[in-house]
Amino acid sequence: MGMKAKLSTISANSNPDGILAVIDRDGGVILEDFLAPSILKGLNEELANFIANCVPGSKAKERHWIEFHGSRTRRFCGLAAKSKAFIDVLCDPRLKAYGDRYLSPNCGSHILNTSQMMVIGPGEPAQMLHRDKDNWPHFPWPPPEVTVSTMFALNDFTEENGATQVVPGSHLWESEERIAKPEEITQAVMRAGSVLFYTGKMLHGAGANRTKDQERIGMHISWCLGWLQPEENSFLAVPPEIAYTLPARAQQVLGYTAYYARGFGGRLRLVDFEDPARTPEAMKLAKTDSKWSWDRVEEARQLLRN
Ligand SMILES: O=C(O)CCC(=O)C(=O)O
Ligand SMILES: [Fe+2]
Repeated sequence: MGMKAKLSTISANSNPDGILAVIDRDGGVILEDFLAPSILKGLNEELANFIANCVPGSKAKERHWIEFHGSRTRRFCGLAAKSKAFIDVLCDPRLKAYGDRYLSPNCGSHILNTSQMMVIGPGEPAQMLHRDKDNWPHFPWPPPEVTVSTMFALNDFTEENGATQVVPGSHLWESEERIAKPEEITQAVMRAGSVLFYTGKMLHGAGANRTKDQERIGMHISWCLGWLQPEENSFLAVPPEIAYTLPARAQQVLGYTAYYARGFGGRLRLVDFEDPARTPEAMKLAKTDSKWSWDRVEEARQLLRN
């Protein structure tokens, strides 16, 4: 009673079953030092220009979304076409294991929901609390797990600069409508390179940035059931000319391979009844014998520009 909410912070090297047990209990967990320093550096370097060129505020017309996005926050998507280091994160087997654990009870394989930079600027108020599963509001509460999320700290997340607000335990609440009491809300304070894992049922939202001059640099990646329509249209964000030069796992989560339900459950995302990755066009782009390299992505981007 009267206890301040608390989110666990554990080492990214903790026993995987232990990590999952904490998420089951609280709805989320902070994994410290998840990103190798070289990857963190790569993300920050490769995304810096995109951040600088992104105008803060919403591109939406609807009041709800303008408010949700905030007026001092820079947001953009499609990170797989923008950063080589991001591809390493996208293909990280630890993230696959996380998605598998929560989503495979209800699908043959999961898929990328969206990848987003969320760079909160000074003076931005806290975002409304919400659940990421609300993209698909059609299941009665409690819904099955349809999506799992991550928020990577690309710089230090502090109470002052807008560390994500979370409500531990809210994934198990009896009522979806219940409003979080102030003492039930805490923040995902973590140092750069750490990550917050949280399932689609956990209440959360961006924290307020009360600093005068510090941006909070967050990178969100989420996955959803492989048969569900993702939030982001990866086919437009990452065109085939780029996608088919990427590693197999990246192609799969971006939706560039067929979805196989288990057993005789059928297949989705086909081209002429077949796996799109097996079409002559895709095979030509993939040049499957050569190893993946970012140079080929740059080459593909060049071709698309011309
Ligand atoms: O920026 C954050 O910390 C969280 C933002 C968020 O949850 C969202 O935009 O869906
Ligand atoms: Fe969210």
